[in-house]
Amino acid sequence: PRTIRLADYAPPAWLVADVALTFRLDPQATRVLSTIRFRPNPDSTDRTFFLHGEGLKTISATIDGRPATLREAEGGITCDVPDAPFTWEAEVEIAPAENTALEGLYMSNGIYCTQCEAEGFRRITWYPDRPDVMAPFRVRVEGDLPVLLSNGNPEASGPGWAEWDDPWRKPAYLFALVAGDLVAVRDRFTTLSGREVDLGIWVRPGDQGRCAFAMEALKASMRWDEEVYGREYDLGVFNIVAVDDFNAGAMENKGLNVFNSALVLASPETATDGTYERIEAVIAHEYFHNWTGNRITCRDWFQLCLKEGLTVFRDQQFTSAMRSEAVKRIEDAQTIRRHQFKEDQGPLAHPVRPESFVEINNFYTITVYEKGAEVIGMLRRLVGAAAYKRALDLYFDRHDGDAATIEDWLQVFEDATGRDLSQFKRWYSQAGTPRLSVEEAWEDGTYTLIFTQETPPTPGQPDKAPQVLPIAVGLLNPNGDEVVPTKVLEMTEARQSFAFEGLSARPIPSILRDFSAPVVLQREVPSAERAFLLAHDTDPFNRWDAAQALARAALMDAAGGAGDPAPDWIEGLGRALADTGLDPAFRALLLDLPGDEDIAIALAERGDVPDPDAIHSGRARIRRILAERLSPQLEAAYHEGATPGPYDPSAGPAGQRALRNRALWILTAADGGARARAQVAADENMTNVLAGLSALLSIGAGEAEAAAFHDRWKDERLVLDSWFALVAGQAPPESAVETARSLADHPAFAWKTPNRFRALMRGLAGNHAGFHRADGAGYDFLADWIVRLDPVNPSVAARTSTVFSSWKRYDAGRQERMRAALHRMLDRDDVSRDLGEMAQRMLE
Ligand code: B3K
Ligand code: ZN
Repeated sequence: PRTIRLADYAPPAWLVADVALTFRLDPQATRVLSTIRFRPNPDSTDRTFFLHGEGLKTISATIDGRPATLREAEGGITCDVPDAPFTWEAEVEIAPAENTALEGLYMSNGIYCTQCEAEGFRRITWYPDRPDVMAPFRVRVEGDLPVLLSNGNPEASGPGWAEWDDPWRKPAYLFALVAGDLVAVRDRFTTLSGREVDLGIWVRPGDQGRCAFAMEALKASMRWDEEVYGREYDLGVFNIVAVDDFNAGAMENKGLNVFNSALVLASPETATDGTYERIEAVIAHEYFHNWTGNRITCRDWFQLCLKEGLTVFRDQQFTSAMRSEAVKRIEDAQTIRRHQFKEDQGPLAHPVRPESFVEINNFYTITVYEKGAEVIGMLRRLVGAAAYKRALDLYFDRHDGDAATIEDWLQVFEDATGRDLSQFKRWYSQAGTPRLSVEEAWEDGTYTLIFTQETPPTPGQPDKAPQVLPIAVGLLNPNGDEVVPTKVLEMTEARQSFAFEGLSARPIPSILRDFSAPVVLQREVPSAERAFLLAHDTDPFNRWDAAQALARAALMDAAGGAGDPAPDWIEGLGRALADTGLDPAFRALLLDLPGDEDIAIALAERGDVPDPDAIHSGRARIRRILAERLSPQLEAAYHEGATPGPYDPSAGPAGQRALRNRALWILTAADGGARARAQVAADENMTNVLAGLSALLSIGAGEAEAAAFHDRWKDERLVLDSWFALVAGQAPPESAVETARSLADHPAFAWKTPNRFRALMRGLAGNHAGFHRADGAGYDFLADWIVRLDPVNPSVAARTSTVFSSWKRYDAGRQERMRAALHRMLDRDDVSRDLGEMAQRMLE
């Protein structure tokens, strides 16, 4: 397979003036008729005519009405064309019912739907399937089905047909079509300038009762984008469709977002607080793409972070506004540190803007998305909120209708602020997590922080240059008062010092407040100082981080066999827990202990070889110690977190439940499961039931409860996914693989459905000691299933394979077994481009 490089970008030879498509739907033989008006690109000297296409059966093709002679070319066709504008007309046949890859036009439970990003449109018809070719689309859908949807505004319809018109120029990856037996939940939204928009959420009959929350989230997103970014919606309709078979979470197709049903449907009985929060965020994310992604799109797929980083940043701002800013920031920092740092540490590390790829689907990563958002957060911190707003206004003004680049993006910031961002740009090109170490000096009332930054090598990038780091710092007095409020230090050198003068006592520093840069802060801090920050820091992130660092140290020690955690931690935690002036959601986060894999990473970072079983049993011991020593505070938190009355998914009550359930999880280590069992039996809402069940399973109990849960929910697909994930994820490590095997034999294990496949595979892989069983049975289980899925759905197979990216972290025996598993995935004649690229990179 060919490697595509950013450096080889060339503008398209031909542009598209407009597109008209007709679909005659049939599961086995859908006909797609296209009329495309091409014109030469004045910005290109190349006149080669090339159209992408994959698995298309061509019925006819003409140019200006005359039959065209098509020649096969890599990934598509070419043919001779006039040296002037012309009209291409083609008819092709495709088989949506046979499409298991779920890219292009496919079927899910009898519903026709599409997924075209990144390169799925070429499975629908011949087309220049690249994001810098934008055109207005008119679509006619024919089929004997009650609902026929496409992008844009509805034009006309009759029995068995409907016509749609999308006036906004768009790349093919934003094309969508949905048809089938669907019902709509409807609402309306009036935009800032008074435009009436019909909103529809389309679901399978029977699911209408679970759309209200998503609809509210949509309206709140539309309002927020007007108020905060000045962005108004631009069509008369906005439709969302929920489908059960979907490779990703959701897709921002113009005017017709398609969602994984897991991210739309919610009711108190079936969805947890976490699901509600995710639905709110993803609805917002896809809606926000209308401006950051659709109106302004990406020139090429290397620029993916242009739309994804920015849209994640925007959805994070939205969630902060809807919920708690401090809690959201901690959650996002936690995601980056848990998952993005992990990606950076291994063979899959890549820059926020990668420079080459084989299969672009492999680069929809946490680095592109979440680190891409962090980079924007840093930019905003550096230039300030007002300048950020000016830059964004300029971006929308200057690039509306464009397929833009990271250079364009940075240019608007340079123009709006007069800053030189050439060094800052390294955040887009250098992979890896900078390590920031700190020395301190104290003399004559002057306190000096001396920082050193260094980024370890990553694949293809042995040497790194210093990056611009916004380091937010505050200083506390020994009595706990803040003497220097938060100040953002701008570090640009490899080593640089910053002095604070006129202090009466040596201060205690609070460094990297609000997680102001995605770096690893390397600083030896005595546990007493961490406990001090846990008690006094005014910055919620650092306050939480102090508790995390103490917890991490305790868990690392415990994995090494040490007996007792630092009393500072337990006491500090106890005091914070009992402080009812603190947001319950924040206190819940204080109780969120690092997971087994976090500890494995931390040990590896220190140069130790992690032992999954020792980590697991160390964690169980720490959990018991906490349960015993903090039992009064945990009990109190458990009761404080009760939320009687009707279920309310909003941040307040959800935070209370989070506190209750974190406390429950710890208490369960010492009470034999009594509280958890009672909570499952009380059956108040899915959040509390699943938390109870999970606590029970984690102590090796709860088999009967899990079975009853299964029987009750076996017909609810989304709840059954949670059951698969929970049972595999919480199984005792020694029997986790056997549990996973029997789950794979379960009649409901519909492995071709991505949600079900992921539930089981991610469940087992998240069971750290279970997956990393020394005899390699966990590796074999995953590898077997990935190999089986690969020919069916390469994209999901490749994504799942990333659980092997950590292989170098472990002992020789495990390394050997993981490597063998990777080879088994790779060394096959029919390995997909997707999985092939991933396995190859992991083995390099
Ligand atoms: N843009 C889509 C992701 C498409 C995934 C393609 N493999 C969803 C999102 O980020 O909003
Ligand atoms: Zn997105």
